[in-house]
Amino acid sequence: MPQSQTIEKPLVRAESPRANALGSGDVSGNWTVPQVEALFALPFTELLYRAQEVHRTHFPEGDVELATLLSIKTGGCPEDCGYCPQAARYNTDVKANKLMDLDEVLDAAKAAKAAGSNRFCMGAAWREPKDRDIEKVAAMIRGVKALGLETCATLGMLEPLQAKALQAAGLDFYNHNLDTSEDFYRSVINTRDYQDRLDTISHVRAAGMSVCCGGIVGMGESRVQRAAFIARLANLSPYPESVPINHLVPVAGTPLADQPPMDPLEFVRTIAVARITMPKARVRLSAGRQELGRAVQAMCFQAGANSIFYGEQLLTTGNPEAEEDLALLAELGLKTKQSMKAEVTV
Ligand code: SAM
Ligand code: DTB
Ligand code: SF4
Repeated sequence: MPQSQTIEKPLVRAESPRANALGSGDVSGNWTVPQVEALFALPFTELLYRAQEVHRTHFPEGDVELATLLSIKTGGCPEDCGYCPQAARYNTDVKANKLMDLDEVLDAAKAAKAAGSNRFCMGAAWREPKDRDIEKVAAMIRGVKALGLETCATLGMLEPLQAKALQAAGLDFYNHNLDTSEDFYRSVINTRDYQDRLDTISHVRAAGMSVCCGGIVGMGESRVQRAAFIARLANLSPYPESVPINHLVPVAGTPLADQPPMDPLEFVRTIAVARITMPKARVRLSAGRQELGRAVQAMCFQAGANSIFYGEQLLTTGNPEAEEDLALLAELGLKTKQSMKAEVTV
């Protein structure tokens, strides 16, 4: 391993005529895999220092966004994603349920708001929604939006008109992940192409919504494949506004159940590299925080993470208790986006 690396790309890159939706001064589309690998290979403290510099430049207020997840339609999914407890073909403890009723969803959104959440993300275990599903989810979006929360949904692949209908209902963000690098993808998923994912993301953009797109690390990919995955996200034009980085939660019954855990410092490096390559994105610590523990999460915030999934349940797996998260943020002296908003209003 080299002692030091020369990164030819400047950290704060030159202003480009191709200003993106995130504002001018950041360009998408120029990261090569070797450049991203060179970031990964920096001495650890140097990488964190650079990530923190980028973070402070673009998020001087340093707040942390809280996003709450709700599984509005659980299990029974026809896809074969090797990490997923909701795929019908794997023998997991997840029971398939039908789409939740509007009232139940709104009750959950009210509770999320009362607990201090900024964003409410509705997830459905579908390959793609049917048009009649879109109508039902649109009613949920309208209701959640009326509560004053940011709205997000993750419902699988979308056609352009479906994306437009969700946008018209008030959907702010659509989550659809690339999940990993293109060359590792087939080791994990075979029922959907990488290009299908890119197409859905472009339909979401064309409909005028913000993109939430990230993936999972710790599935057995190599560092170069992780670098290729981050480069792919950063080279989306524009890059996503939200970047969820999930740490694989190995679930019994799935093909990845016995995957050995990834080195936690490599996870921190991944967060830092995402921060440097996507300077204005909200980089979200997503699945796997229970396994990471407090010290590693603290390093992730130092590396530029500024969003978490908040609430004791992700979709089907556990997440830290809300009180535990608020205590950790308080101990680290990190304000939540919501508390900063409240200070301004007072
Ligand atoms: N069915 C939709 C889809 O696949 O787009 C939406 C829900 S899906 C569960 C959303 C994301 O959750 C996946 O793309 C994956 O990144 C993440 N995920 C699912 N199971 C996971 C696990 N066991 N560990 C970490 N992340 C996971
Ligand atoms: C994302 O990237 N992570 C969230 C959200 N988008 C929908 C989902 C994590 C799911 C973890 C496994 C589960 O709880 O079923
Ligand atoms: Fe289905 Fe989404 Fe799970 Fe894949 S990740 S099996 S598409 S619910």
